[in-house]
Amino acid sequence: AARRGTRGLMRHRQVYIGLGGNLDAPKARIRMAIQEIALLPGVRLAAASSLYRSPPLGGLEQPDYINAAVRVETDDAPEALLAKLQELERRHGRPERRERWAARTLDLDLLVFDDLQRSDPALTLPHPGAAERDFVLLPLHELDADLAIPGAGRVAELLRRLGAADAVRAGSAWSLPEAARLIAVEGLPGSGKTALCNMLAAEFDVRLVLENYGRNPFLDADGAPTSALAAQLHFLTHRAQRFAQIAHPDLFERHAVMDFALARSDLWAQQTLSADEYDVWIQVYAHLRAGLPDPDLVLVLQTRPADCPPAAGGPQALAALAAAMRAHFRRARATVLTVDATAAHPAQDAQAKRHLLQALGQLQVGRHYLLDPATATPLPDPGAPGPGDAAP
Ligand code: A4P
Ligand code: MG
Repeated sequence: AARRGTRGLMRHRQVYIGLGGNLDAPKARIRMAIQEIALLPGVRLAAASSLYRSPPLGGLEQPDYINAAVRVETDDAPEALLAKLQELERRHGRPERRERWAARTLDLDLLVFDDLQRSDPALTLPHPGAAERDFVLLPLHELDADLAIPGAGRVAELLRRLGAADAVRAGSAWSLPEAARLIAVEGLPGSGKTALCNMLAAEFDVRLVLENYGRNPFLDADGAPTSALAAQLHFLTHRAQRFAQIAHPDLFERHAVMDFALARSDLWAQQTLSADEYDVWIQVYAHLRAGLPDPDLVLVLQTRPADCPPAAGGPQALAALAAAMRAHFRRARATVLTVDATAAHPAQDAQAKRHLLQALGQLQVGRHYLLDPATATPLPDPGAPGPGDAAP
C-alpha cells in the first residue's frame, strides 16, 4: 500500500521499468520507447539510465541486446501500468505469441514497484529475473546506487556477487530533441568544445563535424597573425567548407554536432580587423553564409578567460569576445543552453556529463537556458529575450 507523507498526501509510487530489445535498430527504439513512457498518462519520467549492450541470455544465436531502465512516479496500480506498457510493446510490433527468450523489438518489464512483493504469474514483483541479470542491475545501480530490490537485497551487493559483467555501456538513453537537428558548441579557446562534441556524438550516435584545421598559414609560430585579414579569411573559408559538407539533404535526416558556429568567425573578425579590412571580410562572409543553415541549438560552454591558453590572446580581448558571444547568441534565433564549465567539464566529469545528457534529452526547444549544474534542470536564462521580445 502507498505510504502517506507528513501532510497526509499520497506519496507517488517509485517504479523502475526495464527496457530491452535486440531487433530493428534497438538503440533508437529504446530511446524512442523512453520518450513514449514519458508521455504515458499518469506517469512522470524521473530519470533514465544509460543504454547497455549485452549478448542474449543462454548463449542463443541472436543479435546483442540493448537494455536500459527508467524510474517513473505514478499513482497507477501495478496492473494498470503493466497494461499501458504492454500496449506500448504491441505498438512496437510485439507478436501475440512468442517463444520464451525469443528475439524481440521491445520488451518492457516492471522491475520494482515501490516495496511491493507478490508472486502472481500474471505480475510478479519484483521481476523474477532482476536480481540475477547484470543488464538489469547495472542500469538500476546507475539510477539509484542505494536501491534495494525488495526480498533480494541491495543492487550494489547483487552486482558484487555476480562478479564480472557482460553488459557494457552503449551511450545515452536520451535522444536529442527532434527540433534541434544542427547543434553548435561554442565557447572561448581552450574551453573544451571539441571534447564536448566528441562526447555528444558518441553518446547520442549523431554526426560529428569538427573544425579540425591543421595550420593557418597566416599565423606565425606564436599564433599571431602575419596578416590579420588573410588569417580571418582563411578561418572563414575553412569553416564554411566544413559546414558545406553537412549542408546537404543528409542534414535533415540526422542530427549533427559541430564544434563551431559560423557566427564565431564574425565575432573574431570584428575584434581583430581594421574597419577597411572588415568591410572586405564581411562581404565574403555574406556570400559564404548564404544558403548555410543556422544552428538550431547552441551549447555555450562558460569558462574563465584566465583559463584560456596564452596564445589565444590577452584576457581583455577574451573577455570582450566572451561578451560579444553572449550578446550574439542572446539575439540568435537558436535555442541556447549555457553550461557552466568553470568547476566541472561535462566531457570529463561524470556527474556534469550525466546532468547535461539528461538536460539535452528533456530540453524544450525555443528558449534560452542556463543549466543548473546541481540539478540538471535547464533554468530560463533571465538575460535572454523571451518569445515575445523583438530582436534588437
Ligand atoms: N509478468 C509477470 N511479472 C511481470 C513483470 N514484473 N513485468 C508476466 C512484466 N511482465 C510480467 O512476459 C510474460 C508474462 O509475464 C506477461 O504476460 C506478464 O503478464 P512477456 O513480456 O510476455 O514475455 P517475455 O518477456 O518474453 O518473457 P521471458 O521470455 O521470460 O523474457 P525475459 O525473462 O524478460 O527475458 N538477454 C539480454 N542480454 N537482455 C535482455 O533484455 N531479455 C530476454 C527476455 C532474454 N534475453 C535477454 C534479454
Ligand atoms: Mg517481458
